[in-house]
Amino acid sequence: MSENLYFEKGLAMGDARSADPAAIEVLKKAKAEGVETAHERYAAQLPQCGFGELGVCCRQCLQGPCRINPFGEPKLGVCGADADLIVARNLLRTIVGGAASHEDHAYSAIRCLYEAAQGKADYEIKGFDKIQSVAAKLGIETEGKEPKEVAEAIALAAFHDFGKFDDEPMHWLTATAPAERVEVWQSLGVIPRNPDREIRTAMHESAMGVDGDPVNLLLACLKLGLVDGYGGLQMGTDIQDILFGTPSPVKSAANLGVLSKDNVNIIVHGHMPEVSEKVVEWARKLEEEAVKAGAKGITLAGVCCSGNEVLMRQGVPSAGNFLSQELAIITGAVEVMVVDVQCFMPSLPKIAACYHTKVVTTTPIGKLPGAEHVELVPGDADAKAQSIVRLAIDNFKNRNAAKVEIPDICSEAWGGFSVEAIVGALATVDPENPLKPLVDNIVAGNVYGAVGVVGCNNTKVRQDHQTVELIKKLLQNNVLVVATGCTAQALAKYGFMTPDGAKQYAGEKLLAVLTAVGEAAGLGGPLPPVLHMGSCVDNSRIGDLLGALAGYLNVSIKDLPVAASAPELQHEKAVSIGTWAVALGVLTHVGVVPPVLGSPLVTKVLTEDVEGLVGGKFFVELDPGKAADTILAHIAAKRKALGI
Ligand code: BF8
Ligand code: SF4
Repeated sequence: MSENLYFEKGLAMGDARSADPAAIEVLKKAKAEGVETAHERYAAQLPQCGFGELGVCCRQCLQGPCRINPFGEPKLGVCGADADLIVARNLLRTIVGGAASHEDHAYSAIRCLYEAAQGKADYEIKGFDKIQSVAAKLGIETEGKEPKEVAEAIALAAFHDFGKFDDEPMHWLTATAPAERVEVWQSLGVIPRNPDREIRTAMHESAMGVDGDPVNLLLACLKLGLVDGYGGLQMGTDIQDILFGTPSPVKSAANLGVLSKDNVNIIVHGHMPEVSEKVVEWARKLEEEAVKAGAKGITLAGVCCSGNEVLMRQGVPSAGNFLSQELAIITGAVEVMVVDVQCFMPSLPKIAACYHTKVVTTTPIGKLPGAEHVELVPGDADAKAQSIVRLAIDNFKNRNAAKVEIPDICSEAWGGFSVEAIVGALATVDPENPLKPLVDNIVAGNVYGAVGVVGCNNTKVRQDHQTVELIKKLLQNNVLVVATGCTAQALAKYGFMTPDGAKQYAGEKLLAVLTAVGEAAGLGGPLPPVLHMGSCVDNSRIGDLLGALAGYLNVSIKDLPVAASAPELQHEKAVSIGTWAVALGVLTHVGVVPPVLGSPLVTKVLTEDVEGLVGGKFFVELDPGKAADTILAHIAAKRKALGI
């Protein structure tokens, strides 16, 4: 069977939990072995609380919980808060949660860079080009300075944004975002000053007895979306590229079939490349020890965004996305799963206990009862990564061959499409003016528009199904797709990230463009129709690309024929990223209903009124075909307004 038919196979298998045939196989194994997964836990939660689903439950003070009955009484909480206020406050706290996660992630990377620049960390700084470009945008002098000195100055500039106490906008934001956007945000009073301070203020603002104005709270949501965009995503990507290098196109593979029955299997999971890069480095160096232990070698694989980070930079294959994390362990073939922060399920050690797998936690804030804790700090990363790899090698002997079943399913997948890599590929067509071929093709209608598809899996919807169906329709209509996060891993599994995927999925006009660029760039075939741009913090790369396109055309991002979609969003981070996308001026689709419908006012602002302020808005659509139609109509309207 051709790899690209996997999705059809998954559909034919008719499992409501997943469209991924590898996942379906392992879910059957789990059932036979009596192992519960997120799907069974979800079923046990049903029916989920209607108040919670509508966002009208408030626990902000100990007089509560209060809940509003949208169909009757009570209409007010004990303090007098109504549904609009409760929903707006809850939404702000969700966005704060997402922004805080990304910001703390970025902060760790900055710490690592700072220590590396001072020679106090076990990391070599690899991204010399990125040092130059980030220094240039921040206005940091590079003349006559060693790269390490400049890297240190960049780290200090980042720390400065976190430490400053004036009311000036965050420097990283004004240095990155298009001036037109900065002006719009300034006029709305939503420009963040210091990302830490904004998070504190938003928690204060949404506390009992402070802000009672839902519209003011929604403006704070926009501000926190910008905190995420620039204090989380942009800083995170910029600093990680400086530390580990800017990704360039690389061939890899995706799905559970990347695991090996003969090798020691190590999975990196979470988000911080400081951890995953070191584990990859030492797994490669210690392969001989694995052979001595009776294995044929070491197989590395990733899940979630750690997987994306090491796929983008190291070509390490992806074992799957969010809802495949438990399944990877259930194959019975994983010696160690290393986690750091975000998106690893607390269930992992319990599932690992049914097999021989060891779960290893590596950060002080991400511990799991039942896991081994090996804290990986920048100053001692080599020794810690070695000990994790050796733990895996040592654990190989404990594998129970009778319990090993790895689905023989995986697809080739290309990654590494940073903005620099995309511009590099386009430069092979027009070295003087790399964006011109892309823009000319957009103007000519060969590339009808572009969509960034991002976000998670969610047990409420069939794994990968909405994502794949949406993207198939967009590609047929010659829309270029870029992807990040677990959505990128979803599309990687079904062959959307291969040159063959272009032939199978792209409309004729798009295929011609992908072929011309791919051949000019020496890939020997078309570019993949979906470009893997990285992890969720790497959504900043999409922002950079949009900024560059808008700059080239001398229009606002809000005028571009583009859209964003999170078909299966789950995490708070997806909500904060979506809010940033809307603030950038982008129509943003969500395929899972967020808990806001209990407030007609909040729903209207998010799906209608906010467009008048920033040019972007949310729309909710659970049917992927209809979502594609709405996106296509939006692109058509933007094209018309541009006169193309
Ligand atoms: O940050 S896509 S499930 S792994 S939150 Fe999490 Fe969602 Fe995956 Fe990456 Ni992003
Ligand atoms: Fe109830 Fe108001 Fe307290 Fe919320 S803040 S729990 S609505 S009294």
